[in-house]
Amino acid sequence: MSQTNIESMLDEKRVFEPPFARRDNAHVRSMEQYRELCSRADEDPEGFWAERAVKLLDWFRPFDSVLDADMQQADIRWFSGGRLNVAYNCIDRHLTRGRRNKAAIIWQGEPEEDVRVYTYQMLHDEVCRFAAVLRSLGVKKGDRVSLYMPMIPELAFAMLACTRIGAVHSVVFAGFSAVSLQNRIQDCEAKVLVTADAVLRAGRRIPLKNNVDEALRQCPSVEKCIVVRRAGVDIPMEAGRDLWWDELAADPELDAVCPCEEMESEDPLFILYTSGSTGRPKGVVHTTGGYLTYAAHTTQWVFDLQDDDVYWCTADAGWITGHSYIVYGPLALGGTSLMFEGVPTWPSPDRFWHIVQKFRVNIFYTAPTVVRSLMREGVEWTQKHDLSSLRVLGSVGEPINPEAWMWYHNYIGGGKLPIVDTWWQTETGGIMISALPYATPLKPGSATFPLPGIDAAVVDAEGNAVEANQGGYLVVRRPWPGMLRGVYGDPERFRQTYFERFAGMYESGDGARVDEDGYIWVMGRLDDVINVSGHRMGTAEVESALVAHPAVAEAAVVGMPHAVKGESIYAYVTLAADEDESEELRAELRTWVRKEIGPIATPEVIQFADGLPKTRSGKIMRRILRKIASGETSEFGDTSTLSDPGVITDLIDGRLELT
Ligand code: 6R9
Repeated sequence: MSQTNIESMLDEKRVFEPPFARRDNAHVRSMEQYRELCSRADEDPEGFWAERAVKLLDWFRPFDSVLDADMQQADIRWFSGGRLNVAYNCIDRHLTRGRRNKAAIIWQGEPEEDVRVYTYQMLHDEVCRFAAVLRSLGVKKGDRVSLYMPMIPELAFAMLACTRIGAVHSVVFAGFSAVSLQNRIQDCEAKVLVTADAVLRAGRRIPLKNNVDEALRQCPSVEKCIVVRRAGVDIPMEAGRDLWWDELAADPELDAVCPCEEMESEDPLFILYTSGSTGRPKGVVHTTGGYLTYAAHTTQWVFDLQDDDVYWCTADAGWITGHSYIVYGPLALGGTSLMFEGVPTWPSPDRFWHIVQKFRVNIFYTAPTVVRSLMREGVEWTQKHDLSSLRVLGSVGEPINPEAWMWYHNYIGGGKLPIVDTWWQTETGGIMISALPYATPLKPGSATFPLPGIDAAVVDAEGNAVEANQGGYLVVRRPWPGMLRGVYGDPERFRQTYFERFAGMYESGDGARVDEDGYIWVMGRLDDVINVSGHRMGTAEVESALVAHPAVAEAAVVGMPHAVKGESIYAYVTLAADEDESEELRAELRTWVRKEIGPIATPEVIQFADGLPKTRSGKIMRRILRKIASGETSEFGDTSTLSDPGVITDLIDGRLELT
């Protein structure tokens, strides 16, 4: 095997210059312009954000002040006194500005022939109708509506309909279990739940409504449940509670003229649940004016979205990425957003590339886990399609290891396209650290620099900025419009989780380092950092080294208690399709990592595993891997978010075989 393509994050020194073609039309055209924008935002943050808010959005009433914030008290308000409506900004205003007949949403269903295109006019009519339905069921401003739906256009309609009447939506990813759904509905006391009969996935019909029936047994707040007919399966409908979407929307009595509610800038827009390191999921609250400003702003600059682009974010709308970068950001800008119902590998591993060619996608935004899984299928699938329409590639969700970066760049980007590796969180509302495609020289594996106006820094335990290449806590020292405004129903948890450790700063919970050129390298959650004999080791770095080995398809690394070293490294490794497990290979991988990073990173244990425990959004649940590594065989806590709970038993069996 070749030793020349060893790629890990620590010795990654390559730099890729941004493309020159099209640069003159880009929103941000050069590093020089980026620096100017940063200086402007640093000198006068309020002026900078006020200008963006006014330029990007239409306000019914102008705001009186830009920012009132006390981070220490966890009290943050943007654009106070301003009034606006999100649906108005994402739909209505485009109707009179030459975009009435432009495609707002192109929807590709899982079956190839299921395509629907909604112009802004059509989107307007659908959203007004459903907003009127909600209103007729008694939903008012401030009421919560839970959405538990597949990736169908009705999900976007329902989100926008809520914003139109000032209701607060809480999308629950359709892959979650009945129990998770129940917890989330109970926490926010939703009045209405919107769902579908079933989900189409990899050629199968996966029932959804029966999870709803189970969840609703103990959700007294829910008065009505609206069901979309998606898969055409027979489901029980509870009289008085369950209603069909199509029947409600077709009701001739329905008054479908539905004016937009004038919302205060700080009125809640949505709640989205996300897991912390401990305890129950947190209901992250985003509000109206700041969130929408930030979603639109980042979509415009980071993806360089232009009016004639077809833009595709492959996330599920059940995650923050789908909220900000399928629905709100692109539509606020009057863009064309592609929404896909299916999975990357069905009916074959070229489904994504087929769709890119079919709709001539220009901007493509996906996750490293997707890139790695498609990489594993072989490059020939990418070569069957014309990908020349693409001009910007994006990555989100976890650090992208340089191997996957290079594959993405070379085979999807034709060796030319910029990759924007975007660091952000549910809590940040939008992208915080990222390259700008026509400005930033790229280093594979680094999210590069904070966006203008974002004061991200890496600090030590006292909150002081660390020196180059020293690891530390990734924090944000100044408020930004997209930041979360609360944890639903729990102000104390909000303050403690994000603002307590470092006075006046937002704590992200991630670890990072800044290199000698100022590039930020996110190492992963701090609870994922392993301390081996007093040396900090980012799991991402060890994983990146392992994945760089040609025999390895995927790797997850956790700390395991060790009598002498404190912690040692335990690695779970999934091999490439044609590789066989052997003691030789195990030894070779150890040597490999030692060579890549240093003896300190040598895995104590390497367990070969056919699969890793992942959430449905593709994040590896290291909490479970840590328990298995430390010899536990039960008490795995909440595993309801796992996409395949069966992997746990396989991993335990694998460990028993090892020892
Ligand atoms: C948008 C989203 C947030 C956590 C975050 C970090 C990890 C996301 C990343 C990244 C390295 C990137 N993360 N993007 N790490 N590089 N480009 O994923 O939100 O689901 O809340 O996850 O994901 O650890 O703290 P969310």
